[in-house]
Amino acid sequence: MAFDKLIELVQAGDGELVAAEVQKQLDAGSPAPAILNDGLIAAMDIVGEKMESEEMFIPEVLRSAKAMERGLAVMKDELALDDVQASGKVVIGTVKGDLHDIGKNLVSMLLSSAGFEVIDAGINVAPDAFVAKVEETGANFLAMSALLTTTMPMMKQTIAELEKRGLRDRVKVIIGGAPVNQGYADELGADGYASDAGAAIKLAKSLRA
Ligand code: B1M
Repeated sequence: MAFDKLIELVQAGDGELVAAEVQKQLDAGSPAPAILNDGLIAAMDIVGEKMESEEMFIPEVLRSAKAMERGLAVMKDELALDDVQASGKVVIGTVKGDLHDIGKNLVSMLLSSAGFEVIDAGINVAPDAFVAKVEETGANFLAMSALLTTTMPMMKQTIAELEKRGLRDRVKVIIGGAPVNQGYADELGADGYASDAGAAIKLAKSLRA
């Protein structure tokens, strides 16, 4: 497989070699989305399995995560979707109790490159902190990421907080993250769900139109 070496290097957590291998793949003509999905994300899926079976532990998983981010940084321009003008302001963050940020950072990067103004609220963002950011910035989108089944309910609490502060009508709420799905978005009354970063950009554009 074309990305076997890249997958090995991400697992080994060597950021410098990951960045070099991504560059090598780009130079050889591999498309950036394939490098992302079949290389970097495929590697993190294996890391996740090894984490679950206790073949890898948190410090090693973190090294892999950092190595993946080095690889992503090399492809930033190639992953840019188009050059539309900014016409949406998005507050994005990972929900309270959740420290996973690679997917959120990827969505954030692609939203920026698609012309959205992005305000990154970071990780472990409490419902009132999300809402304060929306209020303070006048954002018209709120994008939430959750990677843990235990933190998904924070999305519901954040929407409730938006309602309480009278802001729900002027903000489109979009959600994503591995354990989340369309059914959950419907249950929460979110405006949309996206399974990956590319879908998140399409969704935001369709809601903005
Ligand atoms: Co964590 N972790 N982790 N972890 N970790 C998972 C999520 C897990 C599935 C691993 C496993 O057991 N197989 C599991 C969750 C099980 C569950 O709840 N169902 C898990 C666990 C259990 C934990 C801890 C509890 C482990 C422990 O301490 N015992 C702990 C919790 C810490 C906390 O958050 N409170 C923990 C810690 C960590 C690290 C800190 C070590 C590290 C995070 C580092 C970081 O993010 N800076 C980490 C990692 C790296 C993972 C895995 C291996 C990889 C996640 C990742 O970055 N994937 C993960 C296993 C896996 O996902 N295969 C796992 C790549 C990334 C690009 O994909 O984030 O899914 P993803 O984003 C996608 C889509 O989901 C979507 O777009 C992206 C792709 O295009 N998307 C959105 C994401 N957010 C979106 C928002 C949107 C739209 C789309 O808005 C509109």
